[in-house]
Amino acid sequence: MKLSDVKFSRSIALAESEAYIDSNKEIIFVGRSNVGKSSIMNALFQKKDLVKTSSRPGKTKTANVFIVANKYNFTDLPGYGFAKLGKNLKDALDGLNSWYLEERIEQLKKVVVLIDSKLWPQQSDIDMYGFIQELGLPVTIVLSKIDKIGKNELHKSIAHTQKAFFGQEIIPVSSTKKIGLKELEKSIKLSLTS
Ligand SMILES: Nc1nc2c(ncn2[C@@H]2O[C@H](COP(=O)(O)OP(=O)(O)OP(=O)(O)O)[C@@H](O)[C@H]2O)c(=O)[nH]1
Ligand SMILES: [Mg+2]
Repeated sequence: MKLSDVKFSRSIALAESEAYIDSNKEIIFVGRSNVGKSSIMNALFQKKDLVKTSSRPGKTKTANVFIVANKYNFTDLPGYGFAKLGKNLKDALDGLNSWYLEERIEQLKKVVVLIDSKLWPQQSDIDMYGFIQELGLPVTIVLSKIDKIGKNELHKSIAHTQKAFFGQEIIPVSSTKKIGLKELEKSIKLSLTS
């Protein structure tokens, strides 16, 4: 299976929140706004801008589903916990995250949780992780944007993240410098085929 064999499938807004029904196995990307979810998907797909990215937090406002090899869903969720969006929009987007996870629980083979390597896990990450744990979903933690920090800072960030998400796989990644992508791809494929 090649992750570059990918097409846009659909967008789902909370207002529409009509469950779509398909039995495709699914990988989902979650994390705070601006952490690099859409960028990492482009990097995995080897596409420049199939998944829309922005330097302004809050770019992704719908659940955007992409289909790989005509049979696996890869879904980009809006960033959670971004207070500056205003309370109503923030609550709606946080709601879309939890609604979508519950809706697709049977198909979800992995939740990729992105944590900014520079910011470390925040309360909103811990809350989201608790929710994912309650649903019993398999998790991989990605430390994102590691090109922005030095080696020492990265070691500290990894140690802190290991503490916060005890026992989980942690993969340090840079989408811009293409570090850690092969490892993430391997982990994703293992979840889809096992
Ligand atoms: N230096 C660096 N910048 C990155 C990396 N990944 C993403 N960015 C930048 O971070 C910003 C946000 O990236 P996005 O991929 O749009 O983040 P997102 O998590 O999808 O954000 P929302 O859709 O708002 O939730 C953009 O300006 C990206 O260019 C990385 O690995 N290294
Ligand atoms: Mg995005």
